[in-house]
Amino acid sequence: MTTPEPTTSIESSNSQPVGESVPMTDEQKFFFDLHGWILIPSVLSAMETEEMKAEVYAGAKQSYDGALQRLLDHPAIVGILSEILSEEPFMRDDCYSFRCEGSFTTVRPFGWRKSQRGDMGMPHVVRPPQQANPMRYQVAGNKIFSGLTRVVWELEEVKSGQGGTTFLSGSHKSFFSYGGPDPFRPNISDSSWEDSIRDAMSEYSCPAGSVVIFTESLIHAANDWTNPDNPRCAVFNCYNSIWAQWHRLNLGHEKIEAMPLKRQSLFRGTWAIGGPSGNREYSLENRTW
Ligand SMILES: O=C(O)CCC(=O)C(=O)O
Ligand SMILES: [Fe+2]
Repeated sequence: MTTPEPTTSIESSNSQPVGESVPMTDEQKFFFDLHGWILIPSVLSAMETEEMKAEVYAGAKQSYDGALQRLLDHPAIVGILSEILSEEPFMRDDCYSFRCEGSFTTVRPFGWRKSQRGDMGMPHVVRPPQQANPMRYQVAGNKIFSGLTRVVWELEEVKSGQGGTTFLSGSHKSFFSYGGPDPFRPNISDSSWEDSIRDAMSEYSCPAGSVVIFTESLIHAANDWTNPDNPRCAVFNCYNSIWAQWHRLNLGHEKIEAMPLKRQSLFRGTWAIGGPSGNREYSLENRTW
């Protein structure tokens, strides 16, 4: 077992301390490894949730501004991301041991259809996990490496079967193809057992202010929002190892340089020579492209 990220008090963008980072528990590790995803209910207080939700409803497209910025390195996820995306020698006080790849928000009113998405709600992954690639989920030496990893903040209640993200639990460790014609295709389209795969997908219910963490090597899908009581209002943040990059970063230098120093390190360049004391600080010359 590795040592979690040292507990530190993190200053928020508006200088309010946001608290101590929480280590990943053995139970969370067990279920994250077994299923490929975990849900942590009621992480945000009602006041925080209201504040952040108001920003999303007011048009925030990403979590880089305002109160939403605090989600990027919220103490409830820092310990977990350190555990599943890095190694103990890289866990330091002065920088994060993982990178942020991007952020987007979504508001889905009652009646929102998955056909409004480019992928039409097709169950998909970053790369098919039965192939070797730098984004894939691995476990070696009693250590999880989750590859490209998504953190979803649900700012409204989600009811099972009414439109939350769904997961084919365990598929991040599948060694066989999804039944489609192309083993490199990162989704299950044209699989003759598409219906059985969809039927086997897991759902979750959670109160507003909960967080879901999943490896993008897990088959997952967007779904029609059929909950008449509230829209889906969620923030999707993406993370990776400090050594690997999937997305181009769509975030200007001026926004990053206004962040607290440790938070800035989430956006430093993707290179590793020099080991744990090498690449630690974000700058205009050392940023993710
Ligand atoms: O919109 C959704 O529920 C799924 C989002 C998704 O595919 C992802 O976060 O990678
Ligand atoms: Fe996805």
